[in-house]
Amino acid sequence: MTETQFTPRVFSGIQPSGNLHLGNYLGALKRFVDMQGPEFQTVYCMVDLHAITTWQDPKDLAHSTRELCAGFIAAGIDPEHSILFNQSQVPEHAQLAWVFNCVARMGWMQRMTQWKDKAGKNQQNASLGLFAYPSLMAADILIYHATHVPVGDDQKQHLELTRDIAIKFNNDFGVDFFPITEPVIEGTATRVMSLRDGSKKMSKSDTSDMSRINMTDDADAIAKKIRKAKTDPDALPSEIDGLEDRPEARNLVNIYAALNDQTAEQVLADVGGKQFGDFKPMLAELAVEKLSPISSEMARLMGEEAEIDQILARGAERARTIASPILQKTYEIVGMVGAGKS
Ligand code: AQP
Repeated sequence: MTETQFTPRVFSGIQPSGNLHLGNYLGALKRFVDMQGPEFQTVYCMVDLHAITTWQDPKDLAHSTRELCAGFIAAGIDPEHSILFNQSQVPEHAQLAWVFNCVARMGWMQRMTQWKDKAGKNQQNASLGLFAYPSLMAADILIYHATHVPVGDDQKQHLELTRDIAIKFNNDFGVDFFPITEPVIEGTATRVMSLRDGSKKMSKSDTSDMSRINMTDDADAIAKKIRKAKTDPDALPSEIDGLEDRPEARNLVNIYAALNDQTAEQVLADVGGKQFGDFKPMLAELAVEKLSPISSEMARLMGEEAEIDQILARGAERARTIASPILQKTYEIVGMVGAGKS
């Protein structure tokens, strides 16, 4: 079986581990929306099993999962068209992950940058789940035989590992069962950086709320965070080369470009020569214009908790119709007695 024989299918997910932020939106969610259409079947997931690889208060986890679902829908994911659900309602993810835990090698996991960054110097105290995270991520993707995975730049290494797991499984068992998935890391905002430090990515877990724009921030908060964003004293250049060694300036230009569906070159052609005192209000105005409708729709949907739960349950049912036969076939390939009978 070759790659082209698989149904064109997109899978991606976001962790409900805190506030959905502008990096998640521009690097992932906005791309998910762009990929909805006749070309692909689209499967999108709130990866709650990933979230608990670091401590989550149970009440916060449930709230964040629903809020994330509201964020997906408010940003333009249509739950009638796309399959939208939370990971724990589809047990096949965790079941396939166990098989992959037995395919992946310790050395592969130890090389993962996210593991090194998140466990830091305290590896002995980190959860086993955090270490095995990439194996669960490979299962998330391959349980749907997904051919395309839109993600931000930070997930590139995990997608390479997903390909390695698929290749090793296929080789070990002499099959062409799992597709070799294509990462889709495109656009001007594949790595949105912290507003306080242009060398760090914008992240849910940054202790400073001023480092990120949350999708639930109101217009005043967005404007304040952009006004206070770290910059340098120089005017903006007219050419992209002029952003070299200016990480904070580059970040704000890229954010503007991504929000306005432009390239960074097009933005600089318009704003080159401007001081940040002039550019920041333009960026704040654009960010409020683009993000406010999403945050107000999120707030409205959060008032409809039962509806959100229903959407997630229905999405999980649809997801299982794809995942279950793929798990059963995997078990059969591996040699599990009883596989394929349920
Ligand atoms: N700063 C970013 N720029 C572009 N894309 C980003 N993504 C995350 N941060 C940025 C993309 O968002 C998707 C979902 O990410 P996730 O929540 O599953 O995990 P993460 O990458 O670990 O996100 P955070 O916010 O950085 O969480 P913490 O603080 O817990 O580590 C992915 O496609 C990711 O690339």
